[in-house]
Amino acid sequence: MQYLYIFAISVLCLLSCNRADRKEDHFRRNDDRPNIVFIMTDDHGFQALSAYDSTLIRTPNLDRVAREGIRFDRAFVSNSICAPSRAVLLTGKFSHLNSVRDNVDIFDTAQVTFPGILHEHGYETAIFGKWHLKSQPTGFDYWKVLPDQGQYYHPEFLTPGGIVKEEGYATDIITDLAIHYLDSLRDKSKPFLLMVHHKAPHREWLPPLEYLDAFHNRNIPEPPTLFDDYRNRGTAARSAEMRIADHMALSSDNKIDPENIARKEFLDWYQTVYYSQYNRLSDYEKKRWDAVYGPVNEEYVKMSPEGDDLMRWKYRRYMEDYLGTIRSVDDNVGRLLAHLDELGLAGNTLVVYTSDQGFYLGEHGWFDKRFMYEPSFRTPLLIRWPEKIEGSRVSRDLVQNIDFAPTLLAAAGIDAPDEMQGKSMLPLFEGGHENWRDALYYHYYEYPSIHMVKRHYGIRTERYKLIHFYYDIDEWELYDLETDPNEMNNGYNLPEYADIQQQLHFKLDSLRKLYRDSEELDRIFIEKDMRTF
Ligand code: SGN
Ligand code: CA
Repeated sequence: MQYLYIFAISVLCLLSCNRADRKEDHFRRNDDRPNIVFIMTDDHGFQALSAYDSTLIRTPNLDRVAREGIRFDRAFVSNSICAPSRAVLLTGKFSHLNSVRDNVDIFDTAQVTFPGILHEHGYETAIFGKWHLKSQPTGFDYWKVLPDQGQYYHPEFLTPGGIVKEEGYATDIITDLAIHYLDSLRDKSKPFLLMVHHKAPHREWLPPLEYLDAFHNRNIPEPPTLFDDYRNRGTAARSAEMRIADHMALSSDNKIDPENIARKEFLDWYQTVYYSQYNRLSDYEKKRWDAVYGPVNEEYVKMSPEGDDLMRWKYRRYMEDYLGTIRSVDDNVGRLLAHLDELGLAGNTLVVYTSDQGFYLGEHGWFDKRFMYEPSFRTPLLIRWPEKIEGSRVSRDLVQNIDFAPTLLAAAGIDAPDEMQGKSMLPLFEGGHENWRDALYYHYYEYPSIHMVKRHYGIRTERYKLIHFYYDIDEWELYDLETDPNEMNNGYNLPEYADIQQQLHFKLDSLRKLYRDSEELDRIFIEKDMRTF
């Protein structure tokens, strides 16, 4: 009996060892699963990406991804703020189920993530750049991430071995780390997932020194809603604190030396930030900064703009810096694509370019994000996979960041676990639309907090949007995106939308149920947040 037992164990062991060997061989010899390069920026509005809109800037390298792949014109996030978007990306689950509803929450690493699953299935996994989830990255063979928001100039990085400071500009360095991974760290017998997460173009919009003045003296068109007065909207739009004229800091945001600001700024904090940014530069770099921003300061002092002039002046300053950071993103994406070409990897590498959410570039007079209105709800999404996707495709399907995890797993031939709430976009790559969705769900929570955007949830169909603002108000908004693409007129309770309103309510209730969100959860989270804030 004992011998039989030992014999059975040996056979089992042999079989499983054989399986492991075969798996290894399979990787070495002939693994046709794609590599994945996932590039994500922080706050890149589609308005500043010329594959979508060339009014503000030309981005030839990002456009290349679109030209050689597919451009999603209706890509959205599910909670338009940084850490929550990253948690959605990793888990494929909405914020109410993935432990991160706002930038305060800590990511629960016990959850199933798509990098973790890819890793279990023989992928090598690496992430470089912004992380923002507070707990340490798990499921990665290599990681080197910015602490919290990170710095643009000479940034520090968290690594498994502690904090390391790098010389240079964040977007260049993060790309260098990705290229170094491809050249020297990678196990060439395995397919890889390489996540390249830039800090740019996040506030305070610090361009690399060579592009500090790249957008100065250019005609920068103003959006038609720059001077929005929030008429025909609800309380939430009026009470948000993200107006360029009133809430953008002259010092850290617009680069006016605090010495030149006559009226004390609303928060001295921003002046401290201004000095801490400037003081990261070497003496040589400070000379370049002074040469560019010196004349800007002189102009400001001479003009002393007020009212509408101040709004116009600050908007232009904002765009000059924001676009400078985007130009560097575009260069660096070009550098990474060229490297994939050189290594002969381009054909079977799925490249994603996206942002953690959109951003207001002056629409409604705003900067920042958070609202379910189009400029911050939408996000750029370009995907290239030459062996599987024909070039120059455009999709108008409603896709959302909950779909990333299931899509990338599907590309690797892996079924997403049931708990993931998104859908694989793979069929859309080939133009299939069957059984796709007709509405998207959204829920934002970080209130009261910086920018004071009230809590809200809602749905968007192809044509309409229904939003409920709650917590310290109880207001509904309804927009007809066909007749009112800039969302300037709340149609809620207008007789002409009565039927649509009813249908949208019905749809919202069914999506809340489907995704397991509820009023009860809203109440639990409010109580929890009141203890934390
Ligand atoms: C910082 C910014 C805010 C921004 C949040 C969240 N202020 O607090 O304007 O909304 O980050 O951004 S700053 O003066 O410190 O830059 S997020 O992308 O991380 O969600
Ligand atoms: Ca962001």
